[in-house]
Amino acid sequence: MPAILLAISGWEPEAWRERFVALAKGREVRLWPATGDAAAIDYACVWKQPAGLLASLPNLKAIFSLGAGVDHLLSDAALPDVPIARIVDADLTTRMTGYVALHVLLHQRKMKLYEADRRERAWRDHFEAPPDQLRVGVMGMGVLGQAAAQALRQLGFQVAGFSRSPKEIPGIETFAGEAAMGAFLGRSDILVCLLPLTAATRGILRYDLFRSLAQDGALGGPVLINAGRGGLQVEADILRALDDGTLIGASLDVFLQEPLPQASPFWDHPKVFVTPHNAASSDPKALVKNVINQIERFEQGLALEHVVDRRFGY
Ligand code: NDP
Ligand code: OXD
Repeated sequence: MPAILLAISGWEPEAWRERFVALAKGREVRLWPATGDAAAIDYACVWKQPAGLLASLPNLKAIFSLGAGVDHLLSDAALPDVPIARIVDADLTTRMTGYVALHVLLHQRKMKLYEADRRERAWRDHFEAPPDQLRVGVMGMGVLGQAAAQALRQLGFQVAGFSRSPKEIPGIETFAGEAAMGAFLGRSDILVCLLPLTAATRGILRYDLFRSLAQDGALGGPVLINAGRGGLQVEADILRALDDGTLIGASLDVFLQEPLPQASPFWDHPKVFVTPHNAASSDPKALVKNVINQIERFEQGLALEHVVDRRFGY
């Protein structure tokens, strides 16, 4: 019987196993480390699998990332030469759109100030700039970035997007490639980062980038929102920029070290919203069906969807 191997670390694997068993009719579902006979495994569905595991499966036909990002998977130096597909699903996209809209609004509506006032029982109106006076820049205009950009546009913000390759999106100003980055940053009051972590993007959120953001915006200074990956950001530079006013606020969902260490200054930084890498959590109830559909397509001889291009690392 063709078997599916689930190799999951950092998330609770049992709910995934149960959902796969319920939906993967006619297939055996194995949960790493109980790999069993490696030769019987056709498909591997992974989140932060141990390095070398996939290379030890001689008849593997395809690999599925259980999240949208694949940096956790591609960091394995010994990957077999089979297609790797990632998750693109309305459930994940809706979650991320909600996170981005929420955090853009938290900064626009000055919620840090109202929380501080609440602690003092102070009834004060800080009168915020309306969305149409604020320029949001979405860095990474893929599946998640484009959905978030459209939602922000619906909320009335001036929205621009930055990507590797050029795009035309009605109502959204677009910038592509390194040469256009300065112009994109210079018109952004709120920077939303939804880039993948690749060799080209690692450490991109650093002090000189923050200095390039718009300094004349209606918020009084630029804001960073990062829900891409912790490896995109230089954390000492974010702290420096917050402390010297280069940034006036930040929302960070992802960190270089996760869980965020107890000693991290981000936990109680007055200008920072911290969330535990759950901007768009992968929900097995919604996503296992997506992977099973992909396997069925593949077995019918159809091409897999959302296949990773290893040249670019996403
Ligand atoms: P996509 O692959 O659909 O989009 C990636 C976007 O980034 C594309 O627009 C791509 O450009 C752009 N990009 C890649 N490299 C560069 C570069 N060097 N310079 C400029 N632009 C670049 O990914 P998704 O939208 O599905 O997901 C994005 C990321 O979000 C994931 O990789 C993951 O890290 C993160 N994520 C975080 C979650 C969380 O809970 N915090 C949940 C889910 C995902 P182009 O369009 O030209 O290819
Ligand atoms: C993802 C994530 O990449 O949850 O899907 O970070």
